[in-house]
Amino acid sequence: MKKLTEIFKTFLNQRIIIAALMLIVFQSGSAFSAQDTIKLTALQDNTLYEDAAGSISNGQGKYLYSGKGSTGLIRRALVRFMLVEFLPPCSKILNVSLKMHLSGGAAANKTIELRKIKENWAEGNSDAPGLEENGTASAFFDATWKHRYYNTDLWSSAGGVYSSVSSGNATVGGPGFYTWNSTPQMVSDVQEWADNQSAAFGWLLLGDETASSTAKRFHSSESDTVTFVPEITVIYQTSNFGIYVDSFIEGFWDGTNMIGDTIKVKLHSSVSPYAVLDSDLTFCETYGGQFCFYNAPQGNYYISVHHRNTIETWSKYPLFFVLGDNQYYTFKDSASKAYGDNEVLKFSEYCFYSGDVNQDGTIDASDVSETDNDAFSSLSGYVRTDVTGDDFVDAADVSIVDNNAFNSVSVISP
Ligand SMILES: [Ca+2]
Ligand SMILES: [Ca+2]
Ligand SMILES: [Ca+2]
Repeated sequence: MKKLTEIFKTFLNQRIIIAALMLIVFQSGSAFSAQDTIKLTALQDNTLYEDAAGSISNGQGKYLYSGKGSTGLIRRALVRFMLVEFLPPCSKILNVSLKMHLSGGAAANKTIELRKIKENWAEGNSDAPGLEENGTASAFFDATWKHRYYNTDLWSSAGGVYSSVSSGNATVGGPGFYTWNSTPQMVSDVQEWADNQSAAFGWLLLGDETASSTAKRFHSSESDTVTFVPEITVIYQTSNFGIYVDSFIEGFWDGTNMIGDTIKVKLHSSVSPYAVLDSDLTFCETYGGQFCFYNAPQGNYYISVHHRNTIETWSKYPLFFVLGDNQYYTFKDSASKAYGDNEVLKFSEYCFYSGDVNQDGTIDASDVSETDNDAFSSLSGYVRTDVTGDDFVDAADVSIVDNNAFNSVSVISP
């Protein structure tokens, strides 16, 4: 699998260079907290040709098919885009449209739906002859009806794994350009891909699969005509500034990994009463997480970090945020990174104290009591008394809360 990953990275890198060359960026307004528009051509595309053995594909073909061919077999087009390389961190997606060029196929109007693909896939070196309606022999790494990567990795179910929800649709008739106009689901899909390229599997184009000879033939990213390749136009808002916060939650940190959970960071005025001027929440794991601010102006701010059952922890000093900047702050390397040195050393790393399960700013008998009760009833799931993050409440959770209650741990803030 590692080998495949490396190969895939090489594929991606080659395509990134091509995509970068074809990239057109329109700048509008100032560079920060402004709307920008970017156009990106497809990183990869392929067609799933219905075939139980997965022996057919068309990774390098000039065309993509959606619908049913004249043989009565289904074709599904796959198309994916690279977002992270081209969008700044903290981009908020506002509007997305997809443009494709129809080469031919059945002429009658058909609705072609976009469905978010839920598993990874690729294109290999297969390249079908002629109009490519029936594909050609699958090559190494190709997506097929059966495979995500021919011939080692399978889809969880044949025919590709994709959302049951339509992200958007377009009515497609005869040859020419077609646009899938922005929908909230398309915006949500692209935001997810921008935030996490490892989940950016793209869209499947679902055509009319009820009757033969309904298939539409679109141009692929391998089209000889550059303007015919699949292209998305993304309008996005950039943040004023951001911060990458690296921190550990005592109970969630096992010395090797930290169980992931949602963390909120608030920006506070640097002067009393330290009003909150902005906030953001992000899913953080072992290596921290990115927080983005769209509202607060450039300035000096304390940051406070919040999690469902840890003690709210503040930065030692106010941090200076410059427009357009994305800074880094770690709480891990020294207790002094936290206001009042309010951190605990665990497995050689400084961590936020766990155990404020009722989030009242103090770890005390009320937290112990609540955790003890939940441990007694063996409560499970995403509950606030689970201070170890294993979705279960037991003696291990009680022990941490009890220990920090004994030491009267509470919030220390300016
Ligand atoms: Ca392709
Ligand atoms: Ca408490
Ligand atoms: Ca637990």
